[in-house]
Amino acid sequence: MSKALCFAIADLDYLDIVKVGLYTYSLHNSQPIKVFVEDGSAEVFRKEIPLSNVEFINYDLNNSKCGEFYKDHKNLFSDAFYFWSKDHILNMLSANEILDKLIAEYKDKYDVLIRLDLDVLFYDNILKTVNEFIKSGCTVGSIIEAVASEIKIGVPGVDYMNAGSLFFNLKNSDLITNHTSKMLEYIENANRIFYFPDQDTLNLMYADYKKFKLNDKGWIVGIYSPEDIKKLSENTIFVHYAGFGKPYQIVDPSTHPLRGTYLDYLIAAKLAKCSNKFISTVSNCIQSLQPPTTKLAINTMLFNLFFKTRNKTKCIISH
Ligand SMILES: [Mn+2]
Repeated sequence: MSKALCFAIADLDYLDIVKVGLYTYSLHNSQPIKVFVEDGSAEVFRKEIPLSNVEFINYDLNNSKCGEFYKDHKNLFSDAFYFWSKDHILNMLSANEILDKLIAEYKDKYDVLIRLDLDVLFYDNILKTVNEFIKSGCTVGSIIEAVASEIKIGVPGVDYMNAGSLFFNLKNSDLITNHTSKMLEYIENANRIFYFPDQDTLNLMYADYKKFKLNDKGWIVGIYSPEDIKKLSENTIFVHYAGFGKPYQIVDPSTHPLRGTYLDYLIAAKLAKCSNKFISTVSNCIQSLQPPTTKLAINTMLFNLFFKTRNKTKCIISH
């Protein structure tokens, strides 16, 4: 059996979302997940989400290589990322920094490293996909989004790997181990805008690689619009509510077209196999989801406006 290590990034603004992602992860997965907390609130997370296979680690962004770069290169970001808060840009950059540290530390101990967004619902154990990934011989695995070219995000001519779910084969010799320095070099010299600096540069780094497509058999489903819910199948391991239109993250969540599906998760057959105590914990945590803070709501509005004027499409995307 392959050994996989998962990691994710969080801060307190997203506590409710993270809670749902991690509770449903633990419901179906016993392997460890490391969650890097970027605003120093790991202790709060530990108290709010007491799960035995989840480890919360404070990660000091400002004193990192990306923090230094960001301090010295603010001019590269100010106009390009007007819809992101400044904190969010730094958070995005740090994702590759954490990735490099984990590769260095765990490449002998694990076979696969998995980066996960936590705006997800887990339906099954992720190891099912991991074994297929290893068999494929690919170095990286991701959801490859066709929707990205429709709405003109990502780097033209390069497969769009959504950073919300990325698999890295730690045993493949062509695995990149210095994502951070490559990313910073691209950003500094590109003379173009990277809307998602971590994943856009990652897509360039792995442009020539053969990729394992996680959405090929419906293993991992990216939800960009209500129609995408039809892609859920028996094979589905988790769904990723990509973009700002999350069932739990709009001003009035009850109006979201996927709200019902989201709550129906509670009575899904797979959930019924679990203990009542666990079901009620997940249930309470989903039922108590709060609308977003004003800050998030404003970011969402700006973001929607940006893509509407840019592409005349209703599709909104982010990771
Ligand atoms: Mn996401």
